Amino acid sequence: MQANSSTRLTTGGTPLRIAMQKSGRLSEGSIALLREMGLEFETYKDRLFVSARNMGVDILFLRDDDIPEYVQDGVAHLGIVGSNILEERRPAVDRLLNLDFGYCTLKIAVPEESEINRLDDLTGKRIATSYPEALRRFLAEKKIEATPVLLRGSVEVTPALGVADAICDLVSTGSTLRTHGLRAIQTVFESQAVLICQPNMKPEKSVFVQKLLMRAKGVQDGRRCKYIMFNAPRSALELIKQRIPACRSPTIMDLADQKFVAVHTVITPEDAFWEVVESIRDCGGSDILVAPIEKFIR
Ligand code: PRT
Ligand code: ZN
Repeated sequence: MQANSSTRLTTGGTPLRIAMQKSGRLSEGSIALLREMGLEFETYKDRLFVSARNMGVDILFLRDDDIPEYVQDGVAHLGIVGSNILEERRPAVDRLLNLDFGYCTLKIAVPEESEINRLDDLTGKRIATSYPEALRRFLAEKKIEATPVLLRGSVEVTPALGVADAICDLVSTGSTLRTHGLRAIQTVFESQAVLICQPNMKPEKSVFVQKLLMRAKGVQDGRRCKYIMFNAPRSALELIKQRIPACRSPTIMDLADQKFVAVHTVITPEDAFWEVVESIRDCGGSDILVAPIEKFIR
């Protein structure tokens, strides 16, 4: 297929390289984001990289653990990785944007029957984790003397095996904790996928990255915001503008019935969608239509 020249982005030199997880929890969200940013590419089971058809970008498919170093060392210019890995490893990369997917929380958990209930109760205890540095920093900050026990996986079984008194692991639905008879007692940090970039990039690459960043934000704002249209009595317009922040400066259109107007506006996440809808109805608005926004470039 012929690439659309209006979407062609290039540095005029070597391709810009973007690293993402090959196969795992961040893969689907990363591919969806890159495609919505206008990159046209295929994915193949065994390919470690593909070139976008319509712009000067190569996509590298890697294990998530390797992505920060690839970006730090300049092998990739951009990367998509969980902020949990950044918290643990503190690589020399710049964080560009939180991506609103891959949400999870690093939590300390103990067996249901444990006498450990509060942070202080962890003093002198062993905590199994794949995040020893993040845990050490957290314990030092809270002035708790406990011992992290490093494990690469399956930390949830360690209390039952007598290897540790508690665990510190990522939680999303909480079902792994429940299955292993564990209860969370403390959050260490919240994590989500983030877009990172290599610091001190060459200017021509940096310009390209800024353009891609604008696209990523446009996709994200489009997903977060809603386009809303409704009819309202002309006499209620001032009240609507005053009471509904999202309607402070709406587009107003005349209707055939001069007593009514059509109001069009964008609701952002800060506006709390359902509360805005309720307020519109309270002010006399009706026939409320809500439409998704594909991209929203501010
Ligand atoms: O092969 P590769 O090294 O690339 O993949 P991986 O197996 O190391 O990573 P993967 O795909 O499991 O996770 C990739 C990223 O997804 C992580 O670095 C996090 O940023 C994010 N993420 C989001 C999660 C979870 N949710 C998550 N629930 N990573 C891991 N888990 C694990 C957790 O460790 C625990 O074992 O899922 C289990 C708990 O899940 P719940 O739903 O039972 O609470
Ligand atoms: Zn991994």
